[in-house]
Amino acid sequence: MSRIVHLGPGAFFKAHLAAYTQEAGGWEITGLALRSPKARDEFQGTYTLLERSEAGTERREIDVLREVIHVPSAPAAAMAALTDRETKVVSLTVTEKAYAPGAMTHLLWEALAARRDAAVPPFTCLSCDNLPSNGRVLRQLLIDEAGEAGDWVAKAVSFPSTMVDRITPSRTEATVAEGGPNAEECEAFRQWVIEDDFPDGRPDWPAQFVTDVTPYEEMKIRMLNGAHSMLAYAGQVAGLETVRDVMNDEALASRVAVHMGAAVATLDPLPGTDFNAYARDLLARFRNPHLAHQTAQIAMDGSQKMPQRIFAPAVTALERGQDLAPFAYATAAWITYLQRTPEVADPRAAELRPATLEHILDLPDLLPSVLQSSASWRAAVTRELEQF
Ligand code: CS2
Repeated sequence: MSRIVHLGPGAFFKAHLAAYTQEAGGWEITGLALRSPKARDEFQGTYTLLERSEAGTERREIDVLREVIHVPSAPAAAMAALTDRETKVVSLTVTEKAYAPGAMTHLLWEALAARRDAAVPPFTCLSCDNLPSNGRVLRQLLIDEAGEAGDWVAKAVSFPSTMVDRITPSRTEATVAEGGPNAEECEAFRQWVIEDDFPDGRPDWPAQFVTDVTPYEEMKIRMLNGAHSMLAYAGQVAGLETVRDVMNDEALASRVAVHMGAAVATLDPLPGTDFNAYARDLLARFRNPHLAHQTAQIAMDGSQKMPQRIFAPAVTALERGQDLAPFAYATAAWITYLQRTPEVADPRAAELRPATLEHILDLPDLLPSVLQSSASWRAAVTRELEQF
């Protein structure tokens, strides 16, 4: 049977790619856990996905995930799965911070090189993380990792970009009580936009196939994820534990709507997509009373999320002479969160201290230089900090 090997077989993968693959039929998945053995330890063959909407909870039994290998404890088994001829797609949900040279890029390049040497066609690399042009980012990392063989990677391997969407809170006691120890829960809504570039085949996923995913990614990252980060920091500072709690706070809920409007203004039109309707749907999804999506979960790894979610649209707003205040507010909320949170979960946590405005705005590889040198941006963030 044709196989997908998936790096990062956590909750989001179980609610999204695995559910789509289950529906497509005809393919199986091997999960590779790169760091924590948790996904291997809790693997039981099948799991229940609880899809929650206003109308109630739908249960789906998922059995396409056939095995989970913990790479550090079983590197040979991981390599065997990656180099097997039936493995035609290698997909990833490894979070933003893994897109740097390291364990992930070594493993993929080692497997691609072994396949090349054995005359096995390369697998398609499918990034499913919330980064703009995620396929192109991964492609460049693999070209760099391959060194002298970079040209071969560029020519022989395909890296379609994707936009993935499904709100997936971390498992709670309620998830376990209803669905069992390895269940996951998510919203009923889901979306997947994929560049259709799979030379060795792919499942017949019920997704949307396009030639360029960039405008969909920009819409989603700036509108959904940008508003998410803003409300997570503002919510954390206000002592609000979940997204729905924030949405029940009238003042904050209207800030969320304002943020989405500001994000829309930075987007180029996308034929067939009504951004205002998308914003209305997002607000309803955030209000979902049946999901307890923790603001602390979204607040994690801010240094890896703020650039594409908040700073990139702020640059567009600056260039277009639009209002900077919503992006400055989100930045001020982040800075205030950093100042008031004793243990910040972020790979750059140490560097983010002291979380003063000057220190944060001047850190290398965080804010784009146009913002760093913009007096109006600094003034806007300073003004918004007074809100807290
Ligand atoms: C969230 C995302 O945790 C976060 O940073 O913004 O995980 C979000 O829930 C998903 O991208 C929704 O598709």
